[in-house]
Amino acid sequence: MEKKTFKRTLVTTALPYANGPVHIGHLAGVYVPADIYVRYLRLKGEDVVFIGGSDEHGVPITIKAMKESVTPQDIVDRYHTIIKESMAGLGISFDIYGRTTSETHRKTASEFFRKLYDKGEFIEQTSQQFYDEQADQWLADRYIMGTCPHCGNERAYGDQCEQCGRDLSATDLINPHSTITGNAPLLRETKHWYMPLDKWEPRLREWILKGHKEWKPNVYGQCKSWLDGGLQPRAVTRDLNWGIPVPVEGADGKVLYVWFDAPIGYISNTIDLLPDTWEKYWKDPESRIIHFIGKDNIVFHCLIFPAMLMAEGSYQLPDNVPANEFLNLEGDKISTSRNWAVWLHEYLEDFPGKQDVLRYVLTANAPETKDNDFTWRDFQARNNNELVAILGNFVNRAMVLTHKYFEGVIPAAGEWTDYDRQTMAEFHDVKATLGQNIETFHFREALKDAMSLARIGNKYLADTEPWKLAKTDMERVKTIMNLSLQIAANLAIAFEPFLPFSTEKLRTMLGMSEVRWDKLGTTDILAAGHTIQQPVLLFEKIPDDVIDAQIARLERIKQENILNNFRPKAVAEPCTFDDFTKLDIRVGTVMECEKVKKADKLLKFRIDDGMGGRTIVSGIAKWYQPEELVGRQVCFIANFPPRTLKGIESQGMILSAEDADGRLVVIGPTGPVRPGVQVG
Ligand code: B3M
Ligand code: ZN
Repeated sequence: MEKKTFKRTLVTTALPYANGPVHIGHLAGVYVPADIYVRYLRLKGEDVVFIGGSDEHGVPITIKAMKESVTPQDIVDRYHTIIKESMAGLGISFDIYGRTTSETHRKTASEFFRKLYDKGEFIEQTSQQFYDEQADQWLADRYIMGTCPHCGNERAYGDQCEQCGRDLSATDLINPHSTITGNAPLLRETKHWYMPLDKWEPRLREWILKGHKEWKPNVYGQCKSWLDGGLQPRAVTRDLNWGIPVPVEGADGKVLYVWFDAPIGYISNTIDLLPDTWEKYWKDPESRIIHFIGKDNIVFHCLIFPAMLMAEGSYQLPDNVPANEFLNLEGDKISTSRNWAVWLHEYLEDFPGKQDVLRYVLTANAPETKDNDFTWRDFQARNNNELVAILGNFVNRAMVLTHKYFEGVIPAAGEWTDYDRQTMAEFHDVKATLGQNIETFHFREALKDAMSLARIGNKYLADTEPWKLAKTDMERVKTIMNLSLQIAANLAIAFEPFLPFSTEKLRTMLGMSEVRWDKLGTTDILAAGHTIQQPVLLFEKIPDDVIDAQIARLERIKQENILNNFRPKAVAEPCTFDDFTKLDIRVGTVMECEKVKKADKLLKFRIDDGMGGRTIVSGIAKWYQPEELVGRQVCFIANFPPRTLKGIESQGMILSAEDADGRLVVIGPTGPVRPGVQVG
């Protein structure tokens, strides 16, 4: 198939819900790759607009507001600001970062709905929905909790059980109750408008399955499986008091479904950015639209929104939807509710000036074809072994040597050797694959290409050894340093989409006035005779203690989550008093306590039991230092038959409680008693 050419490109990124800050998962999946792509197109001089914004409607926002006793508007104002500022802080170079509570958006989404309504594109259906009479409010699925019919979790939501991960509908729950009042909800009849997706199925099939075989396999595959499963009508309105009112008579108390209005946010934000020319980006066949999203948004961007656009009739469909898989954190799924995330605004505070390190690591580990993992050790290693040792090191050496031999003045190159020519030829080949990889959304590979340019630079200096030649052949050194600095200038171009902060520093140091993609691979970027600045380090090593602190923070969160989620075990089968009295539980005083050699779990106790003393071995060494137990009184079972552990005869068992996180706490009387007394 002939490659289509386009006059202009509209790039959008999923609008994050303004009910929390953004984390590294959002960044790796959506914002960093989109930003790389856009920066690359800009370097090529293409006409591109980059649209972002917050998604400020939907039930999770109203729930958060209810929990905090504030209004939904308060919530979205707070998080919109945090998100917008932190994205800018990381250099995500949106042309606009808008919001779906804007007046332009309300008007655009409203008119869009009304146009479809007037064209007869919706079907009206009534269905049974839960209603809370006391609160006088319809209950979205998230407002209902009950017992999961699959796993018995008593705190499952009406749309999903977080324990077994199954999708639910509220009517599946056993003993459903409203999270607002706690009452059992009533089922009531309500009317809604539906998009008949089944009607658009043949066109969607044709458009994606025949027309877009070049889409990423994960995206194409998910679309195919939805289409093969058959599309059903989908409600595009909700009974809710937060959102854009349904612009139709008789729709009081109803709003547009958040997934109906949110993608229209891409359009309204373009209108706010370009009030006079926005239409050509959306409607001219010579424009292309690209949506960067995460995999959970594929159905909305590839099937539902396109069906809406088809029904409206005047818009282009997206040219590509390069959705990514998910990024995990230290082996576990990122979760906002469990605070299992690295939050962008916190990163920017903890690592000032290190925006590019995060951009680099997230791109190197981008979950392009499968879920991937972020670990702090990998973050450190990539910084220290790649950014510092390869890229930073080359640039620094080239600049330091130029200062040493030529007082910072770029020397003119003499005649090139075969080796010089070979080096630049390698450079040239990489340029082609680097561009190709970005254009086809293979950002990890593209970053590797850019890094291999830095490796070529390092190898060139190592092989030509200008520090040795300086004694004998200064003419040759001039050529080597000229070429090395040209390579550094090339790196300032090649890395600009990935590492915009560092390349800006580099450009300033080298005195580059402009940066253009077509200059990549050339050797006349820097003019001889021009003086470069003193080098400053582009990257610095990140020491262990900084990384240890981040890991310790995650450990703390893990512990808190375990403790917060603790539910007592079900009470055991009934037993009688006689059963109980079979156990002879006594109080004893710890006289001696020491670690058992070659057994890191065990402590050996000498207990005063009032009957001449006994030895007990207990597996609590992880939780206590032996000396802190000496003198304490503990409860122990006195009538277990002795058993031998690591060669020591243990005459009983010390009682302890196991906390939710597995920590053992020894049990004893709360006041002093005589050793040997019975517990009962
Ligand atoms: N807010 C969902 C999400 O953050 C949603 C994206 C809207 S894109 C139009 O996963
Ligand atoms: Zn369940």
